[in-house]
Amino acid sequence: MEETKLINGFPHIHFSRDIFSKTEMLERSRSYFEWMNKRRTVRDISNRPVPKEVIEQLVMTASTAPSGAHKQPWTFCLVSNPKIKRKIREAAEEEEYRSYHDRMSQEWLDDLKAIGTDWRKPFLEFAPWLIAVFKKVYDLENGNRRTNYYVNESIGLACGFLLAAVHQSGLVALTHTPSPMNFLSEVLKRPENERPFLLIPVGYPDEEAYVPDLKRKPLAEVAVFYE
Ligand code: IYR
Repeated sequence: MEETKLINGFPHIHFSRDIFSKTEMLERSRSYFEWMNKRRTVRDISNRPVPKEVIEQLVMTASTAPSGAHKQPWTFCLVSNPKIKRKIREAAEEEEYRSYHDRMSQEWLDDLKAIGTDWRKPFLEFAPWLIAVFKKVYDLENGNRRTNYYVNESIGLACGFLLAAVHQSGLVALTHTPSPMNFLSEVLKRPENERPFLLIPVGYPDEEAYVPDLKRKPLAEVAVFYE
C-alpha cells in the first residue's frame, strides 16, 4: 500500500485503524455508552486546583473535532486568574439577574425549576478553570478576511468533544450560557472576528454536590430506523 498519494494535487496519507470483531464492537459501544451516561452537568464545583497540563490536553482533544473545511474556527480561553474570574462572575451575574427577573418567559422559568438554577453564579469564581469558548466567524490572516464554514456546527462539535474529555479525565463541567455574553469579549480582550459561544467552568465536583434526578430519553424516543 502506498503511504501517500496526490489527490487534486494535495498530499493524502493512507488511513487505517483497528477494526474490532462484532462482539468486541458491541462490548466497546455498550461500555462507552455506560461511561458517557454517567456524565452529568455539575454546578457544585470545588475550588481544588486542577493542573494546567490537564486543561491543555482537554483542549487538544476538543480541537480534534471535525470542522467545516478543517478551519478549526475556535479559540479556547483558559482562565485561572482569580481577578479575571471575579470580573466574569460579576458581569455574568449582572446579565443573569436581568434575565431571571425581566427577560425570560414564565414558561422558561418553569422549565428551569427542576434544574434549580438562578441568577447567582458562584462557580464562575470558585471553579479552578473557566473555559470561555469563542467561535471565529471568520479568520484574519495578515489583516485579510478568510471565510469559515459551518461555524456553529463545528464549534458545537468541539464543545461536545471537550465535555467528553472532561468526563474522561474524572473532572466535571458546566455548560453555562450567560445571555447576552458580549462582556466576555471585553473582559478577555478578544479580537473582532471572535464571538463568545459557551462558558464552561471545569473542576472537581464538590464533596457535597447534588444534581437533579434527570432521566434520559430511551432509544425509541430519540431514534427512528429506516431499514
Ligand atoms: N442562561 C441561564 C439560564 C439557563 C437556561 C437554560 I435553557 C438552562 O438549561 C440552564 C440555565 C443560566 O445559565 O442560568
